[in-house]
Amino acid sequence: MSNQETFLNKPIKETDPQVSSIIKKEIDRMSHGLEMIPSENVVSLAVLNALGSVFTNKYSEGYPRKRYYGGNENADEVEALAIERAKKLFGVPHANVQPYSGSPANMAVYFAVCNPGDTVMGQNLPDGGHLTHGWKVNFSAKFYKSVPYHVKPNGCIDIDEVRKLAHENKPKLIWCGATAYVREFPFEELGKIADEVGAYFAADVAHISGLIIGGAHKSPVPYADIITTTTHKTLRGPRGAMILVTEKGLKKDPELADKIDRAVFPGLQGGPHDHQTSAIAVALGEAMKPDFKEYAHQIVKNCKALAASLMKHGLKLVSDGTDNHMILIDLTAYGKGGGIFVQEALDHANITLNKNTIPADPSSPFYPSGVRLGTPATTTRGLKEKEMELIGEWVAKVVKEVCSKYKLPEDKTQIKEYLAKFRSEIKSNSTIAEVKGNVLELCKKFPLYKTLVY
Ligand code: DSN
Repeated sequence: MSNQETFLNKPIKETDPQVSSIIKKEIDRMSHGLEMIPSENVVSLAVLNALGSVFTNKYSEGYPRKRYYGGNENADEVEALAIERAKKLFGVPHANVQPYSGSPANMAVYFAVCNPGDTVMGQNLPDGGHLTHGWKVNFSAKFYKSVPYHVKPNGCIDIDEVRKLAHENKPKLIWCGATAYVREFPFEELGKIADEVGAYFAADVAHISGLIIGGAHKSPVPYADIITTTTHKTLRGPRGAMILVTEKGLKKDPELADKIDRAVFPGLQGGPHDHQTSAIAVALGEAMKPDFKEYAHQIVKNCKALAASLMKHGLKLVSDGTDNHMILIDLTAYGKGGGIFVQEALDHANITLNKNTIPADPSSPFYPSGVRLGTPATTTRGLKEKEMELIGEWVAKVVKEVCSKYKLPEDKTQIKEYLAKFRSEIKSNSTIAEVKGNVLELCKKFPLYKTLVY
């Protein structure tokens, strides 16, 4: 038998029903639930088409028209297209679309502009910053001297502290960007501080790049030297990342673009993932259409409506609201370490969010006292302010139900047993069941993919 009659041309449901059925279950989970993790989204069928394309077969070490292997004319074309679209969308002179994901992209920035042992500054992780911006267990604090900056009690970056630390420590690189920050980033002020001390200024806009492109958040382009972003959050593309170099960056260091390219390949990576690059090109093409602007603004409108509803129903939010796609609920009114109860209870109600530290969290990153939620995915699905009002009410109901009944034991040795009891009890909790019923009804009105075949 030829390959044509064997595995090569058969659909997954015939060749691997086991994996096919797991994928079907995941489509089902997404379709019947509200995805509210703010770093997630729902990509188009076109993005999935490109991601599942034959480009996954190809090796193309190097850059367009400078490859180490043959047969790269189409890989060149698609990567050049992704680069052109990225440059145009952000208004920058240079883009590298090859980083496998956000952490490798950030690693490439260190590799390009720092030497091991250099001082770097970034937002402290428990204050909402990212692992790769200098958190103690990450390469960024093991290979470099990390000086973290913090947020003020109102949740905003403490610019006075940043300036003081920068002048005292003379960092080589200052990061701006976060995984849990609900206010506009002070790009201009941070850019000035970096200039004052002669540091490179890198803005990691992974969470908000879609908002920036859509005009719903200020752009760092005039102030930053380097910009990194993942492509799968508000940008609504495949998992992946990009590194952009600005005019300001090139003025500061005319070799910066080359340094970045060399850091990605051959410095840190081998062959780029061309299937991912082709899907990034599709997502960037989608982001160039006028309705993406509408989408970006709707994400923020929805998030503000959700925040207002949560507060109306008695919950405390970090910074008392939001400017972007994300909300942090502060659960300390109920004691410390409540995030795990809320995350797991809402999982049972088909609402997915994540436990998260809040600034000055009295508990630990593993059992934090907050939860993080947001609106990129539900906005893609078509939900608007009216639905957000309802979701806020449902989330508040579940928070009150579980946080008033369950408290994380002070004695760590009791946590495992306590959680087992909690997990068994929430399965039959009537409040959670009622909210799940509401969620299922809402999801029916906003269907997801219609034509995925597995
Ligand atoms: N894991 C991402 C997030 O959820 O924000 C950050 O890398």
